[in-house]
Amino acid sequence: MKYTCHNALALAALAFVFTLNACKPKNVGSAVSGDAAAKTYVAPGKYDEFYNFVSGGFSGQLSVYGIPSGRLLRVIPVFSVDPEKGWGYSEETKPMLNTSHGEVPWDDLHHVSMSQTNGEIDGRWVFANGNNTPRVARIDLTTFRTTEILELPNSGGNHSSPFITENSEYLVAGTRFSIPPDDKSGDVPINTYKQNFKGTISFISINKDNGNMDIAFQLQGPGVNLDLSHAGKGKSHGWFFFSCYNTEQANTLLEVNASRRDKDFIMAINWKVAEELIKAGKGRKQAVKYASNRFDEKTHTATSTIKNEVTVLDLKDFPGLVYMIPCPKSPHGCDVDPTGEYIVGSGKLAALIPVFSFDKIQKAIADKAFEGDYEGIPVIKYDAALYGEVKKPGLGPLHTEFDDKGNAYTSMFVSSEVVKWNVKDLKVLDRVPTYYSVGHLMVPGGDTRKPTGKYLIAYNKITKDRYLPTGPELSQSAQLYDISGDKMQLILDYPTIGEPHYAQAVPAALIRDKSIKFFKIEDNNHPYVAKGEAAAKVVRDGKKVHVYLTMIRSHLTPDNIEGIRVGDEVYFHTTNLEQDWDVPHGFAIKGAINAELLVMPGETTTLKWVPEKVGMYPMYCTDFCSALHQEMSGYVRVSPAGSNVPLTFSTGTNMPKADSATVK
Ligand code: RUQ
Ligand code: CUA
Repeated sequence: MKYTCHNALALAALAFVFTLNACKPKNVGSAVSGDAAAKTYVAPGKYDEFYNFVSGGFSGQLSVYGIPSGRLLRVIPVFSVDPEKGWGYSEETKPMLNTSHGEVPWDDLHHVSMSQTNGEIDGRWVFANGNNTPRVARIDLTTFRTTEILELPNSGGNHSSPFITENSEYLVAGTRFSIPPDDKSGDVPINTYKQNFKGTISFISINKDNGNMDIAFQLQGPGVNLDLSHAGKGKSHGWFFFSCYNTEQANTLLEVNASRRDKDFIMAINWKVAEELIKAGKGRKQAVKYASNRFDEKTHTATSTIKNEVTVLDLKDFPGLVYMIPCPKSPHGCDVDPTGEYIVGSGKLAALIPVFSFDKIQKAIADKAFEGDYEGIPVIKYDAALYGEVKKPGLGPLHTEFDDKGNAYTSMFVSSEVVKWNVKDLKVLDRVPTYYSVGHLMVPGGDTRKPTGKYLIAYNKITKDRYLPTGPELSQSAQLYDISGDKMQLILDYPTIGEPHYAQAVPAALIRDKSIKFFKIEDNNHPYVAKGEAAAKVVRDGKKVHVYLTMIRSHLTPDNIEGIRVGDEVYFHTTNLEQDWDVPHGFAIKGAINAELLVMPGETTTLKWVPEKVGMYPMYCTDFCSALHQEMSGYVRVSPAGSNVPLTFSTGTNMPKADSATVK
């Protein structure tokens, strides 16, 4: 998210736009106190207390940090290619990035949701959204790899996503940009937004055993921008709450035209009712096209399947399914407290934070305390749903997290601060500056039924003077606060990869011991595996050449290959024969318009190479794996197309010819 200062029109039109431009907080400088270093120090060889999964924004990646040290543990490519890991370059991983538009190697990753059991994070999977070409991904926490990507039809900017229910029944994804549904022509005038554009929310089921995702059904409603969401929990389990802006239904200059109404809405959806309607066959089948991509750990290969249908419920047709709650003004974050009773709407342009009561919402529905309808959806009276307002919290409230003591923490983008307030009496208890322009906040477990109360991290959009200058671009940053006492205390700054939006963290113990250390070679069902050096070979099939290549410290088998011709399609199916932890081998060959491969122990991964010139091509292992790593290499001889150099391959037998010492 970026706010700019130079829209003169907006400035002239709307005085409050001034406030959108972040101001520098007071007390800039070191707000860090003496014992901060001790609080974040994790001695060499010791482990961090939490894993923190941080969205990478427009990097399309997810990064994993240790908390409290702020050490970067891993970068996981999700909606991105990653030459370090060969992700998106190997033949096995390319299908992961397939969509109904073809291969899309990038996306904009904003939010993460970890799988939950009984309202607590269970450490099995992390889900993440792709904003641009609407997709959701699942990352398996035994391998720290993306193992599934599901495209979402009828969606135009998957921002309100992904959000999970408390037993991982559904992962939910709402469209930011409303668009004409995929089975209608999108070739309509843009200014027919009101008539032709729809806002769609996808309910994605998650298989309890293997995590596989499928679109269970979609809800189609009025054209608005769905921004963020959270599932109900505890007493409000069965409900979903979505913040909506642009309820003005503007299709141009939203900065002004989507900021006219005093209140937009939080959309409250009873998904148990939706489930029943679907069961009763009330859904309408709609023809669409979307990709479902899954990675199989047995074959170490992804497949992409194009699917053709979704079941849709039109929100306005089913009384009892959905209600609108007025919420000031252009709400962004929509957060539910650990008890499930309080729903916090953070209006970006509001000078207060409304807190709604689930019980009051239920009563308002029973009493029909409506003030009218919005596109056929009943609108509950503001006061009938409101528990109370947090007064004068700061400027530009965006997101709220909770601790284990009944407190809430709200990020203030404009006034660059975190504000702590009590959920019961709505009194502001403390505020601390952020450097600068904070977006999301994260308390480990802070949006679940069981938050912890030790740390809070602010993910900032602007870094300015916090680090050494690195040219025009500075990295975004995270800031770690100790929230165990009454007052929040800043204890660490560290840069992030890409622009962080939401993040989640869990106690390391939940994940650490489940980590897969290597893949068993006997379980490898890759069609081109070579389970030992004796199985290594090179097979020609017309223009295609399959190299079954094995890698073990410290040689490639085969390491001499001749008889390859210009224009051949060469597939190096590289199997790492190691059966030990932390011994990947890499593979690269000169001139391949591709990346390297990084092959885990017991895994088979394929690099495609089309040699275009006659010559001698060295290949080698890219990962320093042993004292003789530099020796882990070989040669491929490429002859002209049509050459009759026979196809040969070997390791250790193709000895120098006696008369080959031609150096004079
Ligand atoms: S958003 S910085 Cu894309 Cu979650 Cu609020
Ligand atoms: Cu294998 Cu270096």
